[in-house]
Amino acid sequence: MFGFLKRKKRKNEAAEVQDEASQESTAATKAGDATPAPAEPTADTNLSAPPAPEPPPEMARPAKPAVADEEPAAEPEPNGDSLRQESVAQPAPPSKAPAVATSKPEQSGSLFSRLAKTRSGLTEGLGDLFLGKKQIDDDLIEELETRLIMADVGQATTAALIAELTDEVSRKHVNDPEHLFETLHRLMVERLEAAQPAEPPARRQPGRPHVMVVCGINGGGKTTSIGKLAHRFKAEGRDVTLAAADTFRAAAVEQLISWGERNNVRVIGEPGRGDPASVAFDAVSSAKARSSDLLIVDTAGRLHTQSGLMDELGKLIRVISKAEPEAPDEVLLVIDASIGQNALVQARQFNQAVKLTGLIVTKLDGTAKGGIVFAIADELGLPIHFIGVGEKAEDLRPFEPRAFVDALLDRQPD
Ligand SMILES: Nc1nc2c(ncn2[C@@H]2O[C@H](COP(=O)(O)OP(=O)(O)O)[C@@H](O)[C@H]2O)c(=O)[nH]1
Ligand SMILES: [Mg+2]
Repeated sequence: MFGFLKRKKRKNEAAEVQDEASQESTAATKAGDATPAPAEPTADTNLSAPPAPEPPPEMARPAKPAVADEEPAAEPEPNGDSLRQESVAQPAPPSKAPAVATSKPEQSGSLFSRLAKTRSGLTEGLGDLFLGKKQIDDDLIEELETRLIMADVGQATTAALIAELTDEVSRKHVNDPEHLFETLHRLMVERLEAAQPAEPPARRQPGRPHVMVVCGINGGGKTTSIGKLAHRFKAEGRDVTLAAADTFRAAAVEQLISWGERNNVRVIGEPGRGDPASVAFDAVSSAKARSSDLLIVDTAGRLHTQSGLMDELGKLIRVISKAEPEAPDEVLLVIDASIGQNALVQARQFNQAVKLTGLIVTKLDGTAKGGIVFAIADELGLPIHFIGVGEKAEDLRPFEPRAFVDALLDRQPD
């Protein structure tokens, strides 16, 4: 059941009960009953017990267990090797978390609250639109279309979704809103799943580190996402090395070192080093020498229009291949969801310059343009591996199409 339809249903039921109550009280008064009649109902008051007062949108879903997001990172027992650091000044104090790390299941309730901005654009007030309607009509479909476009799903993807939706509605004679939204939900999940791999990548390479290069424009969330990834992989008990190859800004190197310190992960590179490709080369050699499971390379922010900088990214990738012929295993583009349709342009250009393997879409918590994820999946055909839904270490999640669409359409998971 979709929350916004449920709330509307409850409201209607409340109105009916209220109506009955007022009829009964009128009848009682007419019959000369001495018991005082209930207070005169006002339009907004729910008098009777069964229908709960309409909750505010954020309360509509049952509260999730308190443990959800705040679970501390589980640090594996430090061993001699994993504690050896290059640029990490101070290892983090030992964690009280259990030594054996487990990856926790994602809490859809939490995702639900993080995607509130986009969801409210898509669903707020939609329930009202269904009030009194027995049939799905053109107005409803048009309203849905407008909302998808406003959420930055994009013209082409919206048109395709609406065409499929209306086709289903007429073929299967769908005429109730619940069924309409079930169909939209299914179509949205299918579109997102089409670009995803059947299984999430294992990110394990026999006998060598799995190498990930992270690129994108300035401020998109590269360094933060790398810090969050380090936190996640470390919590899975894996040995992680980071490479600070954004050598343009000392602050960027310091930012990565600080993430490394917080997560007890070593960082190769230090402020003042000039050549990103040489940092990346050293980092691959070091990660191999220490038998790291994973190496994640941060890179300087660059605009897709800066051809010199795009060439430099290509060079960095070639140099990594010199240090390890099979690497890099992944080239991930970080895109900020709040830039909406521009994300598509950026992604296309980056993909031409360096062959991207997938995307990280950040800042979905702070924007009403979360619909961009559909345009990305539809028009680029690149998998979205992770989404950023906040600034904290736990706020990067593997992208799961069904959970994402559930949260956007205010639907209780199956
Ligand atoms: N709200 C929110 N902020 C984010 C997210 N990811 C990154 N940021 C913030 O975006 C800003 C730029 O991030 P940064 O990692 O430095 O970007 P970079 O230049 O691409 O490395 C920082 O203030 C981050 O805290 C996210 O998913 N949600
Ligand atoms: Mg950065």
